[in-house]
Amino acid sequence: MSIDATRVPRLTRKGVPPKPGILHIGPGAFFRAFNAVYTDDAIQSDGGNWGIMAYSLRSASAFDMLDPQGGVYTAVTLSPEARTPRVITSISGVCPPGNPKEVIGLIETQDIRIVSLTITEKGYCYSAQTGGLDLDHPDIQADLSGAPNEGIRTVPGFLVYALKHLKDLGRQPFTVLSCDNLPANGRVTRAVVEGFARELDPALGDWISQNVSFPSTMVDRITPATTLDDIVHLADKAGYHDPAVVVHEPFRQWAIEDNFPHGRPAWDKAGAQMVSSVDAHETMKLRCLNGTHSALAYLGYMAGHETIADSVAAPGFADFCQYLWASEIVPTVPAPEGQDLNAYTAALLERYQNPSIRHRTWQIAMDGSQKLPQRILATVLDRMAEGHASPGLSLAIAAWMRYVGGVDEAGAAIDVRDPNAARLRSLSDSATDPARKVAALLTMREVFDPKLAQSATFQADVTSAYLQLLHYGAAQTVLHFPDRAASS
Ligand code: CS2
Repeated sequence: MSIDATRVPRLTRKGVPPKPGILHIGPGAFFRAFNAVYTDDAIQSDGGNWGIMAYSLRSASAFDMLDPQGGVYTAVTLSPEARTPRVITSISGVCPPGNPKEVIGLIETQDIRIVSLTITEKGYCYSAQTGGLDLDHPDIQADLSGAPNEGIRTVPGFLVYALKHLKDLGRQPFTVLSCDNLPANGRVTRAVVEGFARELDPALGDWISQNVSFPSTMVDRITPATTLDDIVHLADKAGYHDPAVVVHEPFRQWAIEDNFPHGRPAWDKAGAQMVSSVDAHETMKLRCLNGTHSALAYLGYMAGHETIADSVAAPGFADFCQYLWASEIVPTVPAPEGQDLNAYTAALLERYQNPSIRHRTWQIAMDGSQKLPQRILATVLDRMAEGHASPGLSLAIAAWMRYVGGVDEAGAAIDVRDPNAARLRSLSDSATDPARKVAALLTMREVFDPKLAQSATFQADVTSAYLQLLHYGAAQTVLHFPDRAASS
C-alpha cells in the first residue's frame, strides 16, 4: 500500500503557530498523542505563550514528518466504534536533530520555561544500583569530555549544558518535566542532571540543586506505533496526507506535581490532575497497567499473539490478568486519593480489549531490562517482604527470560530490542539446563535486586514457571494457571 501524493494534498498549517514556551525532547508518537494534545487543549482554553518546540538529539524522523507541515499533525482517537481525527496545532516548530548549540541558543532567545521529556527509560542513563547517573555509560563519558558544539549524545548532557548556558548569562533556568514511565521520574531526572553537572563543575551542581525544579508526573495513554494503514485510513477519511499522524485510545490521565516556578500551561483546564505528590498515581499505573502490559507482551508474544487485544481475547489470558491484579498486584498498591483500584483495573481490561487498538506485543516487549524492575520486580519484592510468593508475576518473568533467549516456541528467531540484548542472550546461552539458564539471567544486577537474585524461593518459582513454558507452551500454561503453578 502506498500514498498517491497527487490524489491527496499534504496537511499544512493554516494560521500562525503559537509562540513557544516549551522545548520537548523526544517528539515520538506518545508525545504527539499526549503532551501536545493536552497542551493544545490548554492553549485553547486559556491561551498563553506555551507552544512547543520539538527536538530530538539524534533522530530525524519527527523533523522530516512535521517540518514540511509547519508542525501540525493529526491525532486520531480510536474507540471500539469509530476513528475520530483532530488536527493538533500546539507544536510551534521542529528543530533539526543534532545542532545542540543552536537549540540551547533557542532556549535562551525564545524564553523557554519548560523542557519536557519523553525519552524512554534508557534515555536517562540512570543506574538503579547507584541511585544516580551511570558514569560508565559510554555516551555519558563522551558528553562529559566534549564541548556542546561538538554534538551531545545524551539528554542529561544536553540539559546540563543548556542550564550552564543560562547560569553563565545570569538568566533564570527552566523547569525540567519528565514524562516517562519511571517511578519518581522527577527525582530520577534531578539525580542524573545534578550528577552530570557535578562531574563538570560542583558549583553548577549546587546552582541546579538550588534553582531548578523537576516535578514528577504520571502519564497514561495507550499509543501504538503508527502504521501505513493508519496513514491511508486518514487520507481516505480526511482527504489529506499526514505521515505524522498518531493513533491513540480515548482514555488519558496525567497527574503532575504542581511545581513550576516559571509558569506552565493550563493543563489542569485540559483535565490534568495537579497534585502535591504523584507517587501513589505512579505506583498504581506502573504496577497495574505497565506490569500487566509487560506480562501480556511476553506471554502473548510467546503464545503467538500479535497484539495486546489478541492476547486478552485468547483463552485464559483475561482471567490471568484479573488474577494478577486481584491476588498479586493490587494488594501492594496504595490507592491514590479518590481512586477505586477495582474500578481502575476493570477499566484497564476494557482498554486492553479495545479491538481498534493494535498495540503489538513486540513493541511493548522492547527494553524489558529497563522496564521489569519498576513494573514487575518491585511488586514481587514488596510481596516477598510480607512473606508472599508471586507465582503469576514469576510466570511473566519466566516468559521474559524465554523471550530474551531469542527463539520463539516455533523455533523462529525473535528480534529482541533491548540495550542489554547481547548480554541477555549470552547469559541465556551460557547453559543448556533450564534451571541454570534462569540462574544465569538472575545475575543481571541492572535488572534483579540482590534480594531477589539471592532468594532460593524466588529462583525456584521462576524456574518452575520457565519449565512449564518450555514443556506446555505459553498458551497452555496461561490457560491452566494457577492450577499448574500450585501443583508444581
Ligand atoms: C507500554 C506503554 O510500550 C510499553 O511498554 O506498556 O507504552 C503503555 O502503553 C503506556 O505506558 C500507557 O500509558
